[in-house]
Amino acid sequence: MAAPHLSVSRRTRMTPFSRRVEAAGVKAYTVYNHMLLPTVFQTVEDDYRHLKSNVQLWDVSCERQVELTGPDAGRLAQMLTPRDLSVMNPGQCYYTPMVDETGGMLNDPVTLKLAEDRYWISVADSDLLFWIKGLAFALRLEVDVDEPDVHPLAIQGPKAEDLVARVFGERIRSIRYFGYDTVEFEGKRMVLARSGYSKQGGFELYVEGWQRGEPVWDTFMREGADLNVRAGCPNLIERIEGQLLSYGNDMTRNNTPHECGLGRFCQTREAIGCIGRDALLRVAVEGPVRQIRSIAIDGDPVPPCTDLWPIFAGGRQVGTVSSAAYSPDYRTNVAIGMVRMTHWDNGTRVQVDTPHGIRAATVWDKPFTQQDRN
Ligand code: THG
Repeated sequence: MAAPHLSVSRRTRMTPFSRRVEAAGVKAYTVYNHMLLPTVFQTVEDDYRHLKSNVQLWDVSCERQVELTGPDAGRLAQMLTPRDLSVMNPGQCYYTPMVDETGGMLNDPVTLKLAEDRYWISVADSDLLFWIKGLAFALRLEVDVDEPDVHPLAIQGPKAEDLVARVFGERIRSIRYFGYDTVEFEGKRMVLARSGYSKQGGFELYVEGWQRGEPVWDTFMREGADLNVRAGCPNLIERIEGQLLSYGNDMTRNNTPHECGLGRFCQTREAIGCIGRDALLRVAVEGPVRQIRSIAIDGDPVPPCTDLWPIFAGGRQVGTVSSAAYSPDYRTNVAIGMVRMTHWDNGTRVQVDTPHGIRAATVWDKPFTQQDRN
């Protein structure tokens, strides 16, 4: 039976790159922040191999920006996250867990500080704009909150730095991980950050102005022709290997940042004004009782994880798997799950109840990419 198609309409917003993405032969989309996000070009496995050895252009326009502008922008930003923003400077990007008053995850964006009174929050798939606008209005803050005409284009893969240097000059090689600089394209200054949703290295260009999308895309494609540049997209296998989390899949409002393994991005004591501060200070005392882990699931390739798969040990449920894919490089199914502390130690053997039956599995205490095995 043929797979169902996605009906597109105004609600499933197109992007400035959509025509190029379709011309490149996109095979599947998901919807992310009410916008089209490509998920497959050739096959997930072909895309994966190409990403790990070449360079790809990703239309990640769906990483929408929430712009905060005004004297209270910094204060509002700190209300959203337990990460200490008092030490953040313009030129920096921070991965920022964002929480509600219970310490529950609302989003896990990348926050860019553009100026003392100006921030971009590059959001994952939840309507964070409404939460932020509600706060700004209810607290009568002096800040404008809106979605600007900005559309991230990611350049990812081992040859990404060479390609970006061809387009914007050698200077870009000195941009540090999670730092940004500005570059000029046809007279327009744009933010270029060393970041992106892969572990293969690369950059994200925050394309400003819808009409510049296609010229930017065409420039990278032309300059990268001999580097074997291709249209690509965040790759399910690669992101699971690297334990890059997906909001709505691997965590929800029912999880604290500590459960998500994002404790290293929380300085809750210093984050004065954070809405979830009291709740997180309380849970930080005890520590989480379940946490995100990488999990290797034995046997043949498993189907995509569209629902939580229970993890069992000794006849009791000890966790859930939220993302899974077969990894050609690790020659096993790689997965991300939430595991109770009784079974979260490295090497713990468990069973996963997959749609293809019960499978033996092993809990890893680090991303696959940080293991020394292959
Ligand atoms: N880039 C930008 N915006 C984004 C994403 C992005 N918005 C949506 C989504 N991705 C947000 N989620 C993440 C998840 C992981 C990372 C970035 C955004 C990430 N994590 C690194 C890791 O886990 O290894 C750690 C980052 C760090 O050390 O600071 O990169 O990708 N613009």
